[in-house]
Amino acid sequence: MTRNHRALLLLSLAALYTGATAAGAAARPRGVGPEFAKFYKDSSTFTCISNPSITIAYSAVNDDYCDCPDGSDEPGTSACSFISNFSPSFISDPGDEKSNRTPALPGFYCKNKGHKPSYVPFQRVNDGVCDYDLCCDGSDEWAHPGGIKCENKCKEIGKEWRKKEESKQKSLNAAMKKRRDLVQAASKLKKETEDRVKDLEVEVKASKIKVRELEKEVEKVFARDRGKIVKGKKQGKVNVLAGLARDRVEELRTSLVDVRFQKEQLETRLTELEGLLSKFKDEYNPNFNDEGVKRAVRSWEDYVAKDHSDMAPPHQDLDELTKPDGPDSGINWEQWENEQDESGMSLIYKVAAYLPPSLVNYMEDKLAEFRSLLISNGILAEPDTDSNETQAVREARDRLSAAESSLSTLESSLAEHKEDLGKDFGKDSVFLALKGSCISKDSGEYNYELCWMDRTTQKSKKGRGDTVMGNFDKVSSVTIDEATASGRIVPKEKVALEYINGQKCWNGPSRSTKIILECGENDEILKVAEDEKCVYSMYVTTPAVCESSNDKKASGGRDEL
Ligand code: MAN
Repeated sequence: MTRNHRALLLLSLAALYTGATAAGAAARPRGVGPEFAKFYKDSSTFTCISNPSITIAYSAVNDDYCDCPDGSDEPGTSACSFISNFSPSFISDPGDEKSNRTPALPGFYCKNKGHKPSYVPFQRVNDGVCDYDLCCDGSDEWAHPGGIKCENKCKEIGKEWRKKEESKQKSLNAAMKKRRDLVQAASKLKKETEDRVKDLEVEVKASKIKVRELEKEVEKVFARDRGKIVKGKKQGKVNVLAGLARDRVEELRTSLVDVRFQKEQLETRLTELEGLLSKFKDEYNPNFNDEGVKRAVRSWEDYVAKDHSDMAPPHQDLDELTKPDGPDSGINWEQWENEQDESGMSLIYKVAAYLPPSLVNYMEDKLAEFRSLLISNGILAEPDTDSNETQAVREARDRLSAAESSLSTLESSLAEHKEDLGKDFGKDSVFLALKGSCISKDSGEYNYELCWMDRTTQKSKKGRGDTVMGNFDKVSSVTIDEATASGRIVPKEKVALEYINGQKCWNGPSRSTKIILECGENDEILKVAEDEKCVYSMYVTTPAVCESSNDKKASGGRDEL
């Protein structure tokens, strides 16, 4: 068809279908959305929207021939559909010369009365298919190619859509309520953590003071008592002698135990032999004139007749003798070794009997200080501190180490709480409220578990143990291409959670998981994918990332639920 023929045909159709009018202020031409009406006001000429240097006759608008480089002269036909794919993101700034080969219009405008207006891609205008998903009034097929008639279905489609929208809105409202609760819980937790940090800081301070005091106490008690133990068990000739005697007695006791054992064994054998010989004497036949046998029997009778009283067991009780020394038996060496001389500290106790206790304590301390001074200056020998620590020093040390361990517990708890406060828990710290709770999904060979802000786990159903797929690292975002209702693919930014440093993959990296979040009424894992070896994606819904319509407008987002 030539340009003239097509123009003629379309002009006649235009008269029937209220296309462009010829006189006065032009009505909005077919396919023009209200936001673009201003470009089509002049009823004699038309200026291409993105190319203001090009002006054409108004009659060339919607004449099924593409005059403008931005396609703005054909808002109601598919004549300019070759310019580019339909996408509202391609709408250029009207009047911008540089964008002259991008379409100026988002598509063919369907009024869709009874439903909501929408743009249909120019390629689909008069293509012989009713595009009810975008153009429920059927106006995209206004030329009825091949005799097609797309009846207006906006009433029913609109009704159905509103029903769905209503339930979506309900769900979104419920999700938003949950999110508000989460945000409230998170802020409470944050406040509690802040309060706890303040308390812990005070507790740590106090605990440090206590530790310092106890360190001083240990030093003091040690200094006081090292004077007392100068005369400890390893000092002096008597104690050395006592030590030697103790070793010697121990040696003799061990030999005695051995000898006693051997003796008991020999006694057993002797009894056995005597039994054999006695049986032999009773059972031998004296009628056999065997001189050897008769001699043996006589010797046995002599042996029996002999007095064996000198073989009687020793008078002392060997059991008693072989018992180890200690406070209840034998010699109490400890007592001997720790015995103080009649000098030094012991003297003061004798004097002390005549003095009031406060003075005794004072004198004791002074004497200990004096001893300590002598030791520090090398006048007295340093006591053996390893084994000679007094009970008081040991107790002071125990108190110190208990205080030190309590300080270290407090310090690590403080560090943990501070780390939590410094972490990013997403917008409004909402994920703080989810921390610690887990959700899971049965998928193929495994059950997958997501523990919020903690870890992701792959749990074998065949009893092969659990595999950590990552530990929470940070909140981030990810851009995912998504198809809209009309089939358009649009990039969409989503909140994501990064879990890293999971179990090492055989011949591969440490496992990691990206949690891609979508607004939903409930926390639910929709899908788990292993994008490459040991690199996983989890698609999860949660109210935590829901945004109200106002939020969405502010962030340029679109409906999710
Ligand atoms: C296990 C699972 C899989 C992973 C392989 C890698 O079988 O963790 O997801 O791909 O180990 O060896």
